[in-house]
Amino acid sequence: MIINWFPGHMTKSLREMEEKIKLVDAVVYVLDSRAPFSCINPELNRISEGKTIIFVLNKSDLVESRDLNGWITRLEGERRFAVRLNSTASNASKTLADMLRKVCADKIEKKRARGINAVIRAMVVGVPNSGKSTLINNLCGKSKAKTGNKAGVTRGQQWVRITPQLEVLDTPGTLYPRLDDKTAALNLAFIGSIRDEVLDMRELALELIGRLSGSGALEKRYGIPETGDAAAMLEKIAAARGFLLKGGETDTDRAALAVIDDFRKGRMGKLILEKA
Ligand SMILES: Nc1nc2c(ncn2[C@@H]2O[C@H](COP(=O)(O)OP(=O)(O)OP(=O)(O)O)[C@@H](O)[C@H]2O)c(=O)[nH]1
Ligand SMILES: [Mg+2]
Repeated sequence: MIINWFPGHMTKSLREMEEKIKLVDAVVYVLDSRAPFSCINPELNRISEGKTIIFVLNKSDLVESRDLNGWITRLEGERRFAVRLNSTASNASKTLADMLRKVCADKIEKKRARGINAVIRAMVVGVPNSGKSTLINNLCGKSKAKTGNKAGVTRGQQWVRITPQLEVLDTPGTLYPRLDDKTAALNLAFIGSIRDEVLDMRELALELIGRLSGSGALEKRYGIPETGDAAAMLEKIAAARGFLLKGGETDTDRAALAVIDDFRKGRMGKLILEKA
């Protein structure tokens, strides 16, 4: 499957982020826990250079917690911190707010010595659909940023005041203009970071079935044996779910959409695509 995944407007988003980076004290880099490596965007790395970065392994509720331990170790380093989060759980991001204050303690202290209350500013970045806006809403306890279950919901940058001492910048999800890494492209498509409109959902479902075959996830969800090729399994899934066309044939297109949706919503159990 050929994925043309870099829409032109992302160049503009990246440029706007480059302009704002000077204003922020830290970067909150949101990764999808199911495919952390594929969410690492060389363009974002370049923009964040020299800044303190807090990696958020978001959607941690969709994977086994133990599978993230290795990622935390791998991501952490000098001025690099990592935290796991479920941004849909109320108050979950308190640890992140505390971490932001901690990594900016120097600035806070310097300002305090001059009798000023420092305002910490952070830029929230990441691939589309990784949960940046949801995380920001979690931080402020209100729905200030628009969120949605698809790629490309946030269209422009938006400053959101969390407290008088903490402001975060929501940014549109950005991908990278690199088409050669097929595994990363597929992972990003599986997790919903590439707009479905540019994807062949049937082919994508076949790829996903191929990846999950042998894991037990398909058998558990649909009660089908994980044997044979992906197309045969898709047929069986359609039959098992009772997805039939008028003539009684199985509706494999509908089954394909169901497979992708089930994976994205975690209905197949806790599945990580990339281990550290
Ligand atoms: N299960 C789970 N779902 C989450 C989590 N965080 C966000 N989501 C869901 O992921 C989807 C995308 O969330 P958004 O906050 O709109 O993602 P975004 O990164 O701002 O997306 P763009 O603006 O398109 O770049 C929504 O359906 C959220 O409810 C999480 O920690 N766990
Ligand atoms: Mg958003």
